[in-house]
Amino acid sequence: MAVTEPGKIRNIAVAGHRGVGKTSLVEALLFQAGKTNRLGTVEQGTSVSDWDEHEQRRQMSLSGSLCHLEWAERKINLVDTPGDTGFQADTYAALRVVEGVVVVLSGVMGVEVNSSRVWQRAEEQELSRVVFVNMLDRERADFYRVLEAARQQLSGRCVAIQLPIGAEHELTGVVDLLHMCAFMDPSGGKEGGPQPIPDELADVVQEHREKLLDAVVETDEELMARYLDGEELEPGAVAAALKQAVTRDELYPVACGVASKNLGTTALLDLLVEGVPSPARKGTTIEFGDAKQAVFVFKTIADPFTGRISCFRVLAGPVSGDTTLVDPRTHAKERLGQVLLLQGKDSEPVDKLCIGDLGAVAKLKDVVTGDVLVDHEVPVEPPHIDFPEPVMSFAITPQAKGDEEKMATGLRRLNEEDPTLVMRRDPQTGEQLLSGLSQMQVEVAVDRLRTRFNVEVELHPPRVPYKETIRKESRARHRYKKQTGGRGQFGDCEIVLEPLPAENGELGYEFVDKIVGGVISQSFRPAVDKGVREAMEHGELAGAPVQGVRVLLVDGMEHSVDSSEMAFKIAGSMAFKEAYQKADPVLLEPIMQLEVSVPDDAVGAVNGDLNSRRGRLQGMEPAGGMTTIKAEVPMAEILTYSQALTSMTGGRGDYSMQFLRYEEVPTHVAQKIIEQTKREREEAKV
Ligand SMILES: Nc1nc2c(ncn2[C@@H]2O[C@H](COP(=O)(O)OP(=O)(O)OP(=O)(O)O)[C@@H](O)[C@H]2O)c(=O)[nH]1
Ligand SMILES: [Mg+2]
Repeated sequence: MAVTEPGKIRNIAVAGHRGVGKTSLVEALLFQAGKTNRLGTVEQGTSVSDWDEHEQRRQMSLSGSLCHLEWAERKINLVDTPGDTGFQADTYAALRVVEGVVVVLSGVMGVEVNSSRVWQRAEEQELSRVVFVNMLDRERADFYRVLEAARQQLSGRCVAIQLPIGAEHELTGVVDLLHMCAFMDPSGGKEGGPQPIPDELADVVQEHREKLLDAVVETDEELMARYLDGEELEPGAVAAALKQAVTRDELYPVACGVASKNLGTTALLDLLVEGVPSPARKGTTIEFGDAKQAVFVFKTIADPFTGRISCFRVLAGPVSGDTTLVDPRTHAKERLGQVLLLQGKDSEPVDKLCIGDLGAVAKLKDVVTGDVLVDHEVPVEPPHIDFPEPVMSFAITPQAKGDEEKMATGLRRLNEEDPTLVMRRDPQTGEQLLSGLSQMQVEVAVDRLRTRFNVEVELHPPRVPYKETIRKESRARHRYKKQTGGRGQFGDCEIVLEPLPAENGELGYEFVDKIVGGVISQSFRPAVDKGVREAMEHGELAGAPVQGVRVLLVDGMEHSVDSSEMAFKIAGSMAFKEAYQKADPVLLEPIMQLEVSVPDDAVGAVNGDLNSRRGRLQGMEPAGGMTTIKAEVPMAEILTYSQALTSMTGGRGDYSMQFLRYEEVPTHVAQKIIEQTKREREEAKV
């Protein structure tokens, strides 16, 4: 459908915790709206939105997928987002281009971590929200329990707009409380038309219909007056007031169904059309100045065959294929080329897209996710998408020598698709590091390097960036002397080491020239400094860089013929090594600030485990069945935390961390690291 008015569009992200049935729901909505001829499934890898081979193999969404359908003369754009914590970049980006979010909850598990997180994001961006309680056919599913959980944990303004008929494997349909009708379980076929509500449900339907009306009229004075007068309110008037309330974030309707059987899709589609605002009503907060045409790129697909595909939202338009826009970030002109509508992996060309619509173009030159393109240079501030910071790193090496460049190119392309997947070189260890939000995200990147970019790589746990420092003052003198034929070498210096206190948490280095009477000429003194610095690059304890040291050059001697810069450098380096051993050197390790979010019943196990990882508990905050634990933990102990947390919490735990400061490694631990280094050095010598 070619839409020409933003009022006829609904942009909706489908979001929520991992595996609650978002992709299945999008599949069912497309099927019910007649966009597909059969209901695909995630298990068989036949869904429209999980089209990538890695998604199909792992049976989970790994990136956002753009789909569209028509319902009641409206175009609904759906963005199916991944629920796994490792793949939240696309989820957060999608939330920047929609007016509404369908937050999907499992009828069994209720409100899970990532659903709360998405809810919070949506709240920050004032997005309208509809809750869909899915999987009501499963054992131990309970709509009313989940409704209550949503009211407790998401918002007290959640109100049921649909009810299930029956429960678990005896679930037979859903009731639409707005239109007062029922839809029966189509068992994977097309959902039939509205049916009368079964008599036996009269009481519970009455109760929840009243709750719904109470909630809606409370937001609309005129309706309230009519309601109090005892007037029967027609669905149209209630729907209009509901939409206003949803638009203003005053109400969150709770729908329900079974995505895998296509139950509940008619009522949900009606609700999305009637209850969720269009771009004309709610609009975007993204800046585009006085541009007549503007688009915001919210997603990039790095396809090795068709090239780069950029998905965008039209901010000002219409926008058609022959348009040339400019990217204020690079000042480069970008010709759009054919404008496309995406349906999962398929695309269809369209003439133009109106304001508020979502589409894509291929082969833009230098555009990255997050850019705004405009018809003339206007100073726009691209919207900041607050992507989560990477929490874990792996050292990554190509299996075949010589594949370094191929690996780097592939990783750069993957980073275009997913900005939370970051490649960098560890300045301390020299290792190439790949960082991300979860181990799975990094593993998927490795799979993609193989299948898309033809390069096999290996992951290794990264080395901990230890440091070394000294605890007390010491002094040493070294004379470097060689006089065997020809020109000799002579350098002699005496230095004093002092601990240098950290400044703003940073350990530094200072070299102080205390030479009096010119016992070493001015020109040789910097060579001593150089020698010391070189020696400090690899401390004697564990080969880690030495920091937090002040070096005073106090005395020395030179030879009128044999002295050279080289000789003083060596003397400085040797003097440092001697003094260092006497200065009570210690090993330092990075301490991380960790935040773990776990179900209440796992708190004991997780705390015990953190304890065994030398963690220090800072605090606990329980909230609605989940507890957030804050702790300081040495990085070395937490390199492979994700597997442990998954097994302790049955996959329901989640964590994030950031660097805090360096601290001395406890003696018994340091001893092991020092011995290990010694062994490695000896092996390297052999
Ligand atoms: N019994 C039952 N199973 C469902 C229902 N909806 C989805 N499933 C199944 O649940 C599993 C996960 O469904 P998905 O649609 O992939 O869930 P998702 O939320 O998209 O998952 P991620 O994208 O990985 O977060 C699949 O095996 C589905 O077939 C439902 O309503 N009832
Ligand atoms: Mg999915």
